[in-house]
Parts: sequence; structure tokens; C-alpha cells
Amino acid sequence: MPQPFPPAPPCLSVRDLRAAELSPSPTPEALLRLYAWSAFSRHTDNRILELFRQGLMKGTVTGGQGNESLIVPLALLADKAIDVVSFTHRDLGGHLIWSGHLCEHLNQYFANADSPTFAREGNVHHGDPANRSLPMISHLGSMISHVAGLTDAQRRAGHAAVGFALFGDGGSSTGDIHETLNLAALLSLPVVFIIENNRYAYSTPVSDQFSPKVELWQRAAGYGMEGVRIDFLGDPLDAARELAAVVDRARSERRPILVEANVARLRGHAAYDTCDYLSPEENAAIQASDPFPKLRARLADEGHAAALDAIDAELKAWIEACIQISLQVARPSPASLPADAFAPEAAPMPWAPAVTADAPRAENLTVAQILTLAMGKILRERPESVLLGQDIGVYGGAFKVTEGLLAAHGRARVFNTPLAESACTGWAVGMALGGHRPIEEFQFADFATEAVTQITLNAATYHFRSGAKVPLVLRLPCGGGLTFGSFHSQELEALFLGMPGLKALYPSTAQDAFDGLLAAYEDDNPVLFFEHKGLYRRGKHTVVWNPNYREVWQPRHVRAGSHATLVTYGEMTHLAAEAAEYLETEYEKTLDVWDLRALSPLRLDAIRASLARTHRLVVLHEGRRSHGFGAELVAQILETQFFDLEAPPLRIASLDLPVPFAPELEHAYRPTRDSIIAQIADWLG
Ligand SMILES: Cc1ncc(C[n+]2csc(CCOP(=O)(O)OP(=O)(O)O)c2C)c(N)n1
Ligand SMILES: [Mg+2]
Repeated sequence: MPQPFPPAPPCLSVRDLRAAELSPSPTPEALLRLYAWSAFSRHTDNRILELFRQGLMKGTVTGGQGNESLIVPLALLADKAIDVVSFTHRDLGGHLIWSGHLCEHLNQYFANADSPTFAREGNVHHGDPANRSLPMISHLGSMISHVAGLTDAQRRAGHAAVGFALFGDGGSSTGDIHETLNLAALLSLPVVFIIENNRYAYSTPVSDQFSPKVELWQRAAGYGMEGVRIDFLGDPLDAARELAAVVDRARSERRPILVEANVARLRGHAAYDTCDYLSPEENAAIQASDPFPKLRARLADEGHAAALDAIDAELKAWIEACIQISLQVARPSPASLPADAFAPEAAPMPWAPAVTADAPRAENLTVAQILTLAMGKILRERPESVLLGQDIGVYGGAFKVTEGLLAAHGRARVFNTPLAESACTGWAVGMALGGHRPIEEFQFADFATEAVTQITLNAATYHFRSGAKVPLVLRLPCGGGLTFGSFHSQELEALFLGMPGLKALYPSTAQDAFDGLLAAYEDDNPVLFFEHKGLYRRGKHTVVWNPNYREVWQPRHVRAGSHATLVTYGEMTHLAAEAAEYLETEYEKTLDVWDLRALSPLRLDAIRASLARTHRLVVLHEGRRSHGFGAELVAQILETQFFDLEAPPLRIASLDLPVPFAPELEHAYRPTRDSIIAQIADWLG
């Protein structure tokens, strides 16, 4: 049994520093507190490096030695009851101050059963989402937009919060950084963006990273925000005061500020880094720039030598005690792994039994209009909902699916975004972490490739690696047949669903579109919501309030038959029904047709039962054939039902090509009613 955590020493009893404690001259308590937390951070980082070298910690460790002069005052100055942060791989000191006991942080590094990431992530990839410290993934730059989103959520909730978005000189070149700086300036979000400029990205010096013609802090002007440089290698109190003033300006004036922080990276990139790209002189200069011994020497000169010695002794003894306790924690168990890919099923929301403000049915509407009704209902009944996307405001979206929603619900709830799919999706992740349930419209599903990291690695893995829920609906107008060419016609379900943690619905009927949007909305996971553009305006329909709207997570039986089981989804459902009708009339062969509706998670029980009766399987989809969704369907079904088959399964799909433009070419590319009939007729023999 692990023992209880040993209480922290008195020198760490206060985790805050108020700006007033630093000016005009700092109080001795403030100075010693700054020292204690800096020393705690340094000693812990040093011990972690030793434990790694002893083989007691796996993976790698990226030390924060040298970075304490920034991250310690920053974390002490933050209002940890309301502020938002995403620390980097140099910021262990920030984690130690923000929340938690040292044993919990060590559990993360030891990747044991009590690890805050359930041992599913290592090194410094943890956080504390409940206290607005957002865990990093490896992809640099991609957490910054989450800080923007959660800071927005905090402000909407009435808190005078500031976000702290940290990234390195290397990370500053990523697209997400540019997108998020622009977004934060546009939305006037009080986020302090801090570039930890230690002049290296792994082995690459800044001279190989960006033009020296513009300093990093000067980039702020291009986004219309204030930019400052603060030297954290010089006087630590001056730097802390400047930082406090920046935080105060961002908080009180509610605007973003970009800070270039000069800091040191003393241990190279990571524990394994040999640093042989540094000349001995340069390495010596880096070591000599270390602010920590300078802070210590200064305080010793000011008469605190005995107090510093006592703090160091107290801290080192406590760190050792904590290491011993964390070492006793059990190794993690794989038992809960599969279940945790998704957040648990949420309770149904208390929807009014109506499709409009007051009627349980609506008639003579296109699918596009029915989706508008569904979003109107969500906006009316769910105050936490927000809609974002390009041109969705006054214009009503490229397909007019959001028409009228801005006028009815206002800009705070329905708003246009810049062309920044990645940062906007990241903003939505942050909002979701803050209690909202964003619905994001991608103008075309194709543009979701711009947000692949945010969707598949950030949003989709959040629950697995932190336990936090990210309820998001990503609306994806997809599919071809409309002469829109390669980049406005694709089916991307196979691309996205190869990654774990995403749910997906793909309605083919008007009623399912309405029901599906409600079901997706109330799910606690990111849900891809595919909307075939060819269905938006095909016919006029009636939609009714359906208390069983959650049935869209199960396949729908479209047509009964006995000669084969046909599984499809999306627009192809309609072609399948037409083909089945023709085959019945002309060939007297009947197909048992199923519309999957949910592509993730797959519910195949009813389809398996059908196959056990028909003994033949057809899968039909509009996406490309190779590595297509049909391959997965066939594999999953046949793994258990191989001996039910009388014939090899038939896969009908698009060609393995980019979607060609001209109608004649696109016609040849994708399945048509006639090509479906021909292939099935041949195959049935
Ligand atoms: C988008 C992305 N590309 C590449 C990497 C691999 N990588 C990890 S750390 C690193 C260098 C980071 O440099 P910087 O942002 O300056 O942070 P520092 O390590 O100097 O604190 C690289 C290239 C990554 N994590 N993310
Ligand atoms: Mg760097």
C-alpha cells in the first residue's frame, strides 16, 4: 500500500505572489518564496534526470533547468483559481506551483497506476484540466488555441481570467501559433502568449529558424497586439515585475499580449542530447547565464544565506521522501484501456418535445433547412451551445445551413471564423473544456485536413489521456456528384476513423439528420457529423419530434430481402435502395439493405443477423476503395462470420483517384445506380 503523501515543507506553503509584494522593493518573504519554488523546481528536475538515467523513468525527460526564472514567477503570479495555462516541456516548475502534490507529478514521470494521465502519457505531458492547466501533446504549438478557447469560456462565465500560452522559439514557427495569435487578436482574448526563447529548437539555432530581420516579439505588431521582450537572464526581480505588469494589462484591458522571454536551456534538448552542436565556448556561456545561482548569490548577499541553506535541505529531504512513496505505487493495469478511448455515455438532454419553438413537426423542408431547425433548437434550449465556422453568420454558410441563426441568437453564439481551421478547432476544444458544446461547421469536409492534429490527436485523445471530456460536433459537408472537383468532394471517414476516440454519424434521411444532430450534440465526445451535400436540397421532407432520436447510433433497416445483405451509408443509401428495387423487379433478387448511420462506434449486430440469413455481403460507399471504410466493414463482419458466406463479399466504392472534376469523369469515378446494379447483378450470377 502506498503511504500518504508527506506534507509539503513550510517554504512551499504559499503558491502565489502578488505584484505588490515585488514593488517598490520586494519583501523578504516574497524573495524567499521565489527562491524556494525555483529551488524546488531545479532540484526536482535534477532528480528526475538522475532517475531517468537509473532507468527508473522511461521515455525521455526534457529538463526545465534554466527556465525557472520565467516559469516560477509566472505560475506564482497567475490567479490559479480562474486563469488558464498550457505548460511546455520546459515548465515542470509551473506544474509544481499550479496544482497537485509532488508525488502526483512524480507518478506521472514514473508512469505508475496513480499517474494523472493514467500512465498513458509520459514525461511532462500531464496537466490538471479541472484546474485549467491543459496537458500538452508532443505536437508543438497545438495547445495554444486551447488556452484561447478556455480563456474565452472563463470570460463568458464572468471570470476576469487570463490565459498563459507558452511555446518555444522552435514552436513559434508552427502554423497553429500564427493562426491562434490572429484569432486571439480578433476576439480580443486576454491571453499572454509567451515565447520561451532559449535560442535553440533541439539542435537548430534561431539563425536557422526565422529571419533575423524581425525579432520574435515584433511579430505582435502584425497581429495588432502589443509585443514585449523580457529578459529572464538578467535581474530576476525586474523581469518578474515586468511580467506582472504584462499580466495586469492583459487582465484589466482584456487583450492579448505577446512576450518574448529570453531564457536558458541548460541541459540541451533532452536527457539524451549530447549537445555536440554547441562549441565549448557557447556551452560555457549558456551555463554561465544560469539565473538560479545568481538569484541564490544575491539573496545570500542580502543576508539570507542561512535561510537558503535551510530551504535547500528541507526541499531535498522532502523530494527524496516523495520519490520513495511514488516508487511504491503499483504499475498501471491495461484493464481500463479499451473503455477509456471514449468518455462514458452521457444522459439524454431534457429536450422540449418539439422540432420548432412550439411544434412537434415541420413539413415541406429540405435537409439543409431541417439541419437549420435542429441547430435552432439546440441554440434555443442549450445555453452552452455555440456555432462557429466560415461565413456562417450573415451569409448563413456556404450551403445556407445556418441561415437566420445569427439574427436569432447573436454574435456571441453564432460567429464567423477566419480561415484557420486548426486554431478554430483548438479554440472549440478549449471552449468544450470550459463547459460549452461547440458545433463547428467546416465549409467543406475537405478543409478538415487543415485541422487533423486538433481533431485526431488533441480532441480525440483528450479523455483517454486526461479523463476530461471534449464534447464537440464537427459538421462536415462532404461527398461528390456535384462537379466540385478534388478538393470539395471528398469522403474522409476512412482518414479520420483510422484514429481512435472519434465518434461519427452520417445521416441519409431528413429525420436522421435532425435526430443525429441532437444525438451528436449531447454526446460527451468529439463527433464527426458527415452531411452529404447532394442530400441538402434533394426533395422536401417532414420532420417530427422523435423521442427515440438516439436510435441513429444503430443501423436502419432500409429494405427487406433474402439474396444478399447490403451495407451502406450516406447518399449511397438512396442509390442502394434504387438498385435493390431494380434488381427485385428485373432479376427477382431481393437485397436486405442497411443504412449504417453511425460509422463510429460500429453497431453490427442487426447486420450480422441479416448476413446469417442471406449468406452474401455487399458493402457500398462513396469513399475510395483501397483502405476505404468498406475494407474495415468486411473485415469486422467476416472475422466472425466467414462460414456464413456462400460467396466472396462484394465491395463497391469509388476509384482510387482524386475526385475528377468534369461530370463525365466524376460519373466514372463514383458508384452510380447503374454501376451498382451491374456489379451486384454480375456477382449474384
Ligand atoms: C510540430 C512538431 N514538430 C517536431 C517536433 C519534434 N520536436 C520536439 S521538441 C523540438 C524542438 C522544440 O524547440 P522549441 O520550441 O524552441 O522548445 P525548446 O525545446 O527549445 O524549449 C522538436 C523539433 C514536435 N514535437 N512538434
Ligand atoms: Mg527553444
